[in-house]
Formats: sequence, structure tokens, C-alpha cells
Amino acid sequence: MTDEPSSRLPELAVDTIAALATAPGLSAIALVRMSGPEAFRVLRALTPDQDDPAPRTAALRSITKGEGGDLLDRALVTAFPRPDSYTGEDMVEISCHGGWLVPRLILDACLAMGARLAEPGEFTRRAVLHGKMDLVQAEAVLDLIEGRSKAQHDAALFQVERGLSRRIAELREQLVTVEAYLAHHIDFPEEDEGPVTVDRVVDAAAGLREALEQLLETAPEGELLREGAVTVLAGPPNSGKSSLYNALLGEERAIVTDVPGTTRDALESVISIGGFPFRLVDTAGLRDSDDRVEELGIEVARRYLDRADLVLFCVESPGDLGSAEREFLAGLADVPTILLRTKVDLAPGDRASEDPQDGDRASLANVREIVDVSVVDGTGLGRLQAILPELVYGGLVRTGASVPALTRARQSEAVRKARDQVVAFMEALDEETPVAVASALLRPAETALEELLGVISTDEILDRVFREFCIGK
Ligand SMILES: Nc1nc2c(ncn2[C@@H]2O[C@H](COP(=O)(O)OP(=O)(O)OP(=O)(O)O)[C@@H](O)[C@H]2O)c(=O)[nH]1
Ligand SMILES: [Mg+2]
Repeated sequence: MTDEPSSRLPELAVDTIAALATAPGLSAIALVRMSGPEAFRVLRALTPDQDDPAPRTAALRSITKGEGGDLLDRALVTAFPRPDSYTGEDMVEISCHGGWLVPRLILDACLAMGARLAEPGEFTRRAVLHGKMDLVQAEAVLDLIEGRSKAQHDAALFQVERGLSRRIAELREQLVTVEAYLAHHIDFPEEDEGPVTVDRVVDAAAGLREALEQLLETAPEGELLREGAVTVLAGPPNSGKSSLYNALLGEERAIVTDVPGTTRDALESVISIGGFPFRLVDTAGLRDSDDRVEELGIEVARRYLDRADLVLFCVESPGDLGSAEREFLAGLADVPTILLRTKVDLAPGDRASEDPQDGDRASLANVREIVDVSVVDGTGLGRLQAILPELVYGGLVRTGASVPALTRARQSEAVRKARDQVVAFMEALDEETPVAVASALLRPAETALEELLGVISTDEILDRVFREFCIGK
């Protein structure tokens, strides 16, 4: 531990930040962390008359309020001299007892001794500013914390380990190659068979466009992976929606009765099915109702259906599929739907004869599968759990989540911008626009990829990335 500023890093941040890195509440241990030029001085103030801990080695210390104040706790402290720390700055971690009081008192002591409370995401933001990680990795740090399913975890970890960053860097390289070919071509315009023909430039640009396109195709599934696919249980009253909701959740969350119109408000839970995240929503049964509360519940159901990624439409038997339901299903337009025939334990045997007839197919155009289910004997639940990931995350199910995939709007916007510029460039060449003029179209593509990685970044870009973070990260 030294007060000498390291010559290896520019001093970008002037102040020292502190925050609770663990969630407040009852826990055995909590972590208070500090980062910045004053971090070691503040630690000394909190641990008077005690040795500085050896770098990167946990040491047990009595933590006081500072400058001879009250004892607050005995805790493990670790000092990380820059640049070998998460942020790249001098950092201190204090692992103290958890709960409501101790971590708060220690944090207050850090603040009283000169640190300032960190903004959301500020530790990671400093890590980016000091070149410890790029922006895409920083976003993945957040995904890693927020992930609730195996696929989310795999994808976030892959991205933290630069999987996506490498892919974007390769695309940027490809772009620089096109620009280099172009420069060559401009330098030797007379040589028809010169070092680089226009064809070669066009080929390279086409390859780049294709690669950008492929990455862009990963965005819909990648973004769903972060949010969870909104999967709405809908259908007539009493058709068994809440029973299925509970069965898929593995707990009795929703009220189930034989009274039609039991569910009023929508219930939502995030669950992992086959390792993929789903936001399962139980809704009020759809019917014309005079009951004001039920009516409102049906309104809520419709709003969920408007933004559903997938609908599980429950009917007791296809015979129940009245014109209202048919109309409703047709109205779901292109939301993939699974038609669930519920309570099959009540009518055992072959129900194929009850399959919707051919004439029904038009109104069932978006029905991808028909599954017989029963929550009483478990029929069809396994099949349903196998179909759901395939239907929503088919691409990722096949490739695994450890592939470069775009997981945020910010990322897909940048790649789309780059793709559009490359397309505009190719069109310009096609129209025999002077090569020097056309080449100007490539620069914004390069900027888009550089901003994506944070090679060049503005406060606006950084604010956008880090505002989603919690304090202490
Ligand atoms: N035998 C049998 N009964 C079921 C099954 N699923 C649901 N039920 C019964 O059907 C009735 C209605 O079930 P719910 O899950 O409340 O139906 P719902 O679609 O949520 O009904 P609303 O909330 O009123 O729209 C209850 O009495 C359940 O016990 C099943 O698979 N087999
Ligand atoms: Mg219900």
C-alpha cells in the first residue's frame, strides 16, 4: 500500500467513491468498497494505530468511526493498489458483518473521512475509463448480476470474457481492411489490374455486410434473454390457467377455484424453463362481464397480450372454441401461440378427433402447437416445457448461449447503423460515385462500432450504459 501515485495510469478521477456493494438487509456479511486516490488514507483513518494491510491480502482489523472514534466492527479489509484493481484505481474492500446497521455505519465513516457516495455503476464506469474493460463487457457485468437462468448466465459470462467484444473488434478490423483497399485503389486509379480492383473492394464490403447482418440477427433472441420472454396464459374463465401457472411455477401462487372469474389482476413471475428465462403471466379469463373488477382484469389481460412474446391459450376442449375465442386467436396476429387443451384427465383416451378441423386453421394460423395438458396427472407438462425454449429461443437452443449475440438495444442500434452505412457505401460504388466520396460513408460505420465498444465514448453514451446499474457496482 503506497501513497505514491502510479505513473502507469493517468489520474482520471479526482475523488474517492464509496458504496455498499452488497444488497442492504439481513446477511452474515456485507461488503463496503472504496475506489480513488484517497481510499488508502480513508482506510487508515478508520483503522488507527494498525498496520496497513499487505496488498491484495485480507487482514482482520478493528474498524472505528475514524480518528479515534467508536469501534464499529471487526472486519476483513483488503487493499488493491492501482492499477491491479477492478476500477484500475486504489481500492479498498471492507468485509464486515451484515444487517441493517454495521455496513451503514462503516459506509458513513468512509464518507465522513472524505469519500463520496458513489453514483449507480460508478465503479464499473471507472473500470471502463481506465481501460479495465470495454462498454460491452460492462453491460455484461450487469447481465451477470441480474441473470436468473442458465442461458442468461452463459451469455453474460461469455460477454464478460470479451466474446462479443472480440466479434465486434473483428468486424471493425474488416471495416478497416475495406478502407485500406479503398485507399490503395485511390492511390493507383490508373492500374486496372492494380493492386486492388473495385471488385475486390466490393467483395470485402459484401463480406462485412453479411457478417454485420448475421450478428444483427442474434438481437431479438439476445434481447429476450435479458428480459425474459413475456408468456401469457389466456383463455376463457375456468379453463385452468391459474392451475397451469402454479404447476409451471412449482408453487401455489395463484388462487384456483371452480368459480369462473377467479383471477382478477394479472400475476407475473420470472421462471427458468430449460435454462431460459420466461416471464409467465396469469391473467383474468376472457369473457364479457358486467362485474367492474373483472372487466378491469380483462383489460389488464389484453394489455399483456399486446406485448406478449408467446401466448398459451387454454381451453378445456376445442369444442369450447367458440367464435369469440376464434376471433380472439386470429387477433393475436403473429404472436406465436400454443393451444393448450386443459384438464385432459377428465376425458382420457384419444382426443385427436377433437383436433380443430381444417376449417378452423385460418383462425388458428398463429397456433404453433396443440398440447394436451393436465395438472392433475401431469400430462403434457414435460412436453410443454420442452417446446417453450425451442419456440422462443430456437437459435440459442441450437448454438448454446456462448456465442456472440447482441443483448441490448444500444448494441443492435450500433450494428444496424454500421450495416446501413456499409450498404449505402456499396450502393454508392454501384452508382459509380467517385470512390473518394463513397469512402466517406464508411467512417460513420467505424464510429458506430467504436462507440459500441467504448473505444470512443461521450458522457452521453456512458450515462446511457450506467444508469441501469445499482449503487456499489
Ligand atoms: N381435473 C382437473 N381439474 C382442473 C385442472 N386444471 C384446473 N382444474 C380445475 O378447474 C377449475 C378452474 O381452474 P383455474 O386454474 O382456477 O382456472 P382459471 O382459468 O384460472 O379460471 P379463472 O381465473 O376464473 O379465469 C378449478 O376447480 C381447478 O381445480 C386439471 O388439469 N384437471
Ligand atoms: Mg385464474
